[in-house]
Amino acid sequence: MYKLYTHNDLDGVGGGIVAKLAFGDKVDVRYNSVMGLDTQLERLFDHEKKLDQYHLFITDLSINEENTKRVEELHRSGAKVNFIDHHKTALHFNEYDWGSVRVEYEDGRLTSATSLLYEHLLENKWIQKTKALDEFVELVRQYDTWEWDKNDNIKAKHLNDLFFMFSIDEFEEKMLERLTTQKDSFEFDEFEQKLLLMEEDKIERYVRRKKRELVQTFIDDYCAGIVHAESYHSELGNELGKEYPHLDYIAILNVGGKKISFRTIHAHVDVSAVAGQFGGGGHAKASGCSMGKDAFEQYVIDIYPLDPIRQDAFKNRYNVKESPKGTLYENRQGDKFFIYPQAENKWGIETKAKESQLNESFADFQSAENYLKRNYAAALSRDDIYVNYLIDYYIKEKNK
Ligand SMILES: [Mn+2]
Repeated sequence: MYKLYTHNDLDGVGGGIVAKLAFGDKVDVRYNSVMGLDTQLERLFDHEKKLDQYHLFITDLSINEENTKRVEELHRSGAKVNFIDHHKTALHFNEYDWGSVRVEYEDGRLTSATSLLYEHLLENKWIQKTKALDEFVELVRQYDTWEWDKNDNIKAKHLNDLFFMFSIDEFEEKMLERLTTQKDSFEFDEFEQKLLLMEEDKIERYVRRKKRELVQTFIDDYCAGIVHAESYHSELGNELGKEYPHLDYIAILNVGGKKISFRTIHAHVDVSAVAGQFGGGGHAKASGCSMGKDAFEQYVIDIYPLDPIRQDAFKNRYNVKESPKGTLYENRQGDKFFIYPQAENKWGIETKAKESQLNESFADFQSAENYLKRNYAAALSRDDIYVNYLIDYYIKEKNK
């Protein structure tokens, strides 16, 4: 008999699915939250008298010191135990005979709990390799490691979308059925494809609405975009980050759940450090923390009076970015800013807001725009305002 304790996200459940394909009814799988696993394991150690007759697997989550001791004891008593994980923070479990933690494959691809467990099952010849199963495991791995984003592998994202549309039991049942009957490739059925299309529409509308609620402010040295949202944090972080590249990171607040998610698309920002200030953590590009009093003050109270970011005019034909004639921006105070090329690889900003030129010049247009948006919250003006601005400018030139 086997027992598997794992995470309740796609990577954890992917592990449960391969374990059930391998062991069928002989495996008891328990899905846990990050915070819940230790309690569940304590309960198991307290109540399961014949634990040494089981082969115990723990994957995708770390365990506390107390449980580490009990697992070690269990192992010494001769029971079979495997701790299989891919998180950097769990590497110290490699000191134990039963620990095997690996973050990367030799070719540089990141590992996931599902892929490591699948390979372990293959090595022991407990599971039958099929093309469909290989593909399923790879989709889970790419989603969990965010390689799907880099590889534009939308199928991996869709698998996770589906995972959230069904209960864990339903998802597991569907996948098990599919992976035992279809061996050549892993595909979504017609119903799922329809659901995914509807979901995509829904996410698009949600993100569009949230774009209009985003505020920006400087917190420490970073220019942060802040938005309240209960769902679709990954999509929001990604879309808002790309839409507003002048923001260092996006903070997504869930006041009801007392949580903040941080996302960045920039290499120069490590949001795990931002979350770390509030006792949270995660990865450089995606992290989170609970919202305590300090975080609530900084991210909710202090910014409450702010207006949302002004959006760029989007139907322009003349006032467009990187125009050789110059591009006009304005902010809520009515200040106007004109970005124009001064020389090759040299962009300047003219403004009356400071009664003079801004002294700085920029190596590319984007840097000039970032500067304006970060410091003056300016957005692209509409064409009619641009045309009037240019007319005024030429009249003044003529009268000089
Ligand atoms: Mn994982």
